[in-house]
Amino acid sequence: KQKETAAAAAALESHDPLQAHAMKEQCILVDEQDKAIGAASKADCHRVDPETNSLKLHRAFSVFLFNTKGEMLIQRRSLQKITFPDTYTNACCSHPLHDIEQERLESNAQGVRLAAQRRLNYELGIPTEEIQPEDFHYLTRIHYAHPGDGIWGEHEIDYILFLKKDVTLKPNDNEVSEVRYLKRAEIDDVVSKFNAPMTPWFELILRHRLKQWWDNLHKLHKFEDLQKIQRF
Ligand code: DMA
Ligand code: MN
Repeated sequence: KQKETAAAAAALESHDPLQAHAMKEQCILVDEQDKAIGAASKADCHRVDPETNSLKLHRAFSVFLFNTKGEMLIQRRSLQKITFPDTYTNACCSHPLHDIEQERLESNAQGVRLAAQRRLNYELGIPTEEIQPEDFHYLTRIHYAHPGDGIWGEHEIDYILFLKKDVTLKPNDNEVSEVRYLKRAEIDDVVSKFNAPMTPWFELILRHRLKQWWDNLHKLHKFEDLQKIQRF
């Protein structure tokens, strides 16, 4: 136990200062019904407990971004990321923060929408005025856990947000090492040729839902499920 806890502490110290600093952000703790029950630091939410091998459940979001040609943006996470470095994933993922009062708003997923706007700007450099909170199509929530590298992992209720818009990109290289748009027809081929792993949540969503949603970008409302939390 001591060994793993020490490993997590050492990992933080040896990490990129910006990424280590971000571990102080306060995430929103939730129960399995997504009821907010408190706050904990990003470090405390993502550190695998060596005794139980589990992680604290918290609220998150995943943005899937499509241009008006129907191509989907993917990113490669930077080497500096503490959780899941150097992996391919959807356009943007992060957490609504407990210390930003508006990001705790739950009606119509308002807090999550604001957090997504903030992170699309920070990670991908999309100007804030290009995306309004109401532009996101909120589809459903997914509960999943993954132990990551055994030291840092994930355990989230993940709000799935689709965004269809042509945007200006200026990726932040502390967050993202590569971005590209994929065509629907080439997804399987491209994924099979990735020279880095995919994040577990992207892999899960790709396997269970993404293609169906992607094939129905013009009638996403038919696929909305805002009541039930999906558990794969
Ligand atoms: C966390 O994403 C959220 C999900 C859905 C995995 P992240 O690790 O990219 O968060 P951040 O960008 O805030 O480090
Ligand atoms: Mn998380």
